Amino acid sequence: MEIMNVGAAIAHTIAREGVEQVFLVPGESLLTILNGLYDQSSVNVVAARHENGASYMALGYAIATGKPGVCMAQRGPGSTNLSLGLHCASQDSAPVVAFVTQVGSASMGREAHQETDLARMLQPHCKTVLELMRADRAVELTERAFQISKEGRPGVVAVVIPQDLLLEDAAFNFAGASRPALPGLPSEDATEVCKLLQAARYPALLVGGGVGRAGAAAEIITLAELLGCPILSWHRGVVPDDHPQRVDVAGIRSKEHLSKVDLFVVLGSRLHEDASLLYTIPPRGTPWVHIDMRPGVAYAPEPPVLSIVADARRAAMALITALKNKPVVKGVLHERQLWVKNWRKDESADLVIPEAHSDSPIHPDHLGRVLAEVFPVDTAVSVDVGNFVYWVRRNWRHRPANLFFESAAGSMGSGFSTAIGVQLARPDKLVVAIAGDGGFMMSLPELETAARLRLPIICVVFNNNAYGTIRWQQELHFPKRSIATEITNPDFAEVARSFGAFGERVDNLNELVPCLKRAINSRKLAVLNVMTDPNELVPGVTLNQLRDPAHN
Ligand SMILES: Cc1ncc(C[n+]2csc(CCOP(=O)(O)OP(=O)(O)O)c2C)c(N)n1
Ligand SMILES: [Mg+2]
Repeated sequence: MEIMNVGAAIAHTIAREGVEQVFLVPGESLLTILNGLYDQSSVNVVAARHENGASYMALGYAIATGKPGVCMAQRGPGSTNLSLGLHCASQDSAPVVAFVTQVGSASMGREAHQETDLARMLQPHCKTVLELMRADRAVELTERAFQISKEGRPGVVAVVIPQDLLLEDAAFNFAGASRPALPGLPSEDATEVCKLLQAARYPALLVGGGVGRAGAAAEIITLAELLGCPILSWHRGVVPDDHPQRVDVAGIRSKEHLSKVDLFVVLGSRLHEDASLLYTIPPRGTPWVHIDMRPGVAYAPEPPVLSIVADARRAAMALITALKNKPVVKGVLHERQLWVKNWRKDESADLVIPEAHSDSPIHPDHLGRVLAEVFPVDTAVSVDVGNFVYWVRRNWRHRPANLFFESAAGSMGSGFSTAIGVQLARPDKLVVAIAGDGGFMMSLPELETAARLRLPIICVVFNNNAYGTIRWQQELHFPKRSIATEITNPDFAEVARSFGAFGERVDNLNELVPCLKRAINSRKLAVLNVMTDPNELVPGVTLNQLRDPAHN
């Protein structure tokens, strides 16, 4: 038993959990935790410039390490700001523990200064919200918060701490970090799945982020090779995109090939709205098996024939063992391989777009291609949200080792701040943040954080002076009635330089490669403000064509 105040006890628990970075904007009510963290030499405290930056950083740290990301905020205003990254972490199944302070118990319920119902406000973003009621239970509660964030499908836990309790002394026992259980596939379940796989003519594996989290790419590939079947994946980099059996989202949209599938084995995916093409996959009438850490949360037109709680890697290993003695007959294997080959061929045919003519403003496809050429393949990439992402996705070489992050919640402003968490967790990696002008502006305050911490993140801004995505949608649904989508920007390069970072504006394609190289060689935080063509909305669609179909 050790006697200390609650703030020190929470700091101690965070250190014992093995968390090396804590992200916050300080507040009066956080003083005892900060004071406790002062003594924890293994924990670095990062002062963010906005709480939503802090919560995105915790998300970045979590996805880069697999450990819980920790963020903190002061009462109502701080917690309200923090909630954005918590929403994103929840949708990304990332383990994040948020410590938020509440007004003292003497004032509670009286609409005191900065008081709001934090539990109700944060609950939708959290697996659970834990509220501290007694000082002597602070460690128990904090350890449970970490445990819940990691177990099963990882997610967010908020710990609400009344300010007066933080000052109280109590005697604490520290149990230390728990390890999350990784359930395997029991052999009777593996046999049952095997039987279904053997009875199917055209089985398909549909894999999601759970496969990436479990580090199961190699096992999934072996399984698919044994079966000769396609690996359908919405997520990029879960398996390498050049693997001959991987079918991308464009392929998943192909009704012709998809309708052939007579058994789906869904691994590590909750079949979210996009991945399931609006909850239409697996289609009605096609049996499917769901193997996931939390299979109950997947929605499809029909329920699965089997629903099994298991870690994707361990499940794939069990299926490989079960299938090894029962190889698929050569003729069937060949037939399936041919099917997958044609599927992939049709998928890449979909992606061809006309060659770009102009060097200034820069065609966004050119920019996407140059980024993929210049940055090494193991670069960690954190992309923001906007139409520019189409050009990045189609050019980038996605590999499991890359760490290609895209917010599942599609939250603008997430890209750069998440990259800060990634870079702090992985100082060895080249980290690149890619954003549109709209999204980058939302994360601008954290330029100071990254500059202060001397993080050599390279930010590439696709600057089309527009909320391009919405501009596109506007033109589709309300032609020639553009409103609230055309914006102006500061020169982001100049802004970066004013923070002491490297910054250059790029107007012409031929300046791009030398400029990227100068940015990499500067080994500093760098911002490249690249002026892209606002006419290019998404691959194959231009503004001019939409406004006047005769235009080309
Ligand atoms: C926080 C947030 N606000 C609003 C939106 C809606 N939204 C999606 S994309 C987009 C425009 C993005 O503009 P920009 O970052 O410049 O990228 P572009 O589409 O121009 O490539 C908006 C407003 C969102 N996804 N997230
Ligand atoms: Mg834009």
